[in-house]
Amino acid sequence: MEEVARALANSRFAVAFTGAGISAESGVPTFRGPGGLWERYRPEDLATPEAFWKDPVLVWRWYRWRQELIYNAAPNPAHLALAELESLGVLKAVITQNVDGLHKRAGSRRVVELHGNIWRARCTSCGRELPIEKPVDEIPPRCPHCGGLLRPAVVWFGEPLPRDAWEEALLLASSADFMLVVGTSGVVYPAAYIPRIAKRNGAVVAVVDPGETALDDIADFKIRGRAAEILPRLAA
Ligand code: BJW
Ligand code: ZN
Repeated sequence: MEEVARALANSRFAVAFTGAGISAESGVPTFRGPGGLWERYRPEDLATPEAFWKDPVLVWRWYRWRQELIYNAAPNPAHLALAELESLGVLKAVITQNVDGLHKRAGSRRVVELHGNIWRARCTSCGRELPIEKPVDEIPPRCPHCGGLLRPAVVWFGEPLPRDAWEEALLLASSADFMLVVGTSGVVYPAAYIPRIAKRNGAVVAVVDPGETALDDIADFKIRGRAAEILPRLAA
């Protein structure tokens, strides 16, 4: 732990790569592992365009459930520690797979959202994107411009990542000399290439997660523990 804190403090361009585990202690469930299920559905069966077109109401009910959890959740000490590290000039950016917006609510300024944001929707007819202020009340929600079916502006399986976010993440990964990987199983691609690219470009990689992850093979340091407990100690 002390060694990681020192390596981080001495880095010139540190970047964080986060997943659902960083929001777990805010009460937002992870996708995989215990507590990761909604009713009897697996995320792999809901986060797809096929699931949406088969049953938009079911998929929107899942998103509304998550919007409600997130709406009532607050950033936890792990999100706050990353914002603090950025304001100290140590951390340059957060690349996140999360759609909950909690990094920005915690005060992080440079946040790259690889999988979109649950507080935006996109019209499946006219393509317009619009913000959602609070959990949707009408299901499925309709486009105020054309009446078309709205979908969450998030990235589902089989869909490409937003080009701008992906390119910024690639740039950050190749600039980083330290990458702090927090709370991700590391199984979803292309997102999981980001820490691998950083490693290949010479970054020191530290993984913070209570469990085993598919990125442990590139970890120079592995801290087994909960993000809200470990990250404030790295920022101290
Ligand atoms: C804690 C903690 C605490 C718990 N503190 N930690 C074979 C090889 C490579 C790729 C593929 C393949 N077969 C299929 C693919 C492609 C597919 C993929 O990767 N599949 C794999 C699962 C096999 N990828 C895609 O389809 C992607 N698109 C694509 O490839 O497009 C190709 C294309 C190109 C050009 C044109 C067209 C197409 C898109 C992937 C989209 C993923 N979307 C989701 C949903 C987003 C919207 C939403 O939120 O609803 O993204 S799925 C879900 O997984 C979500 C997450 O961002 C993502 C990653 O999950 P994450 O964050 O790692 O969470 P968990 O739950 O897995 O892990 C939590 C971790 O936290 C655990 O390690 C815990 O231990 C830990 N933890 N408590 C710290 N307190
Ligand atoms: Zn429309």
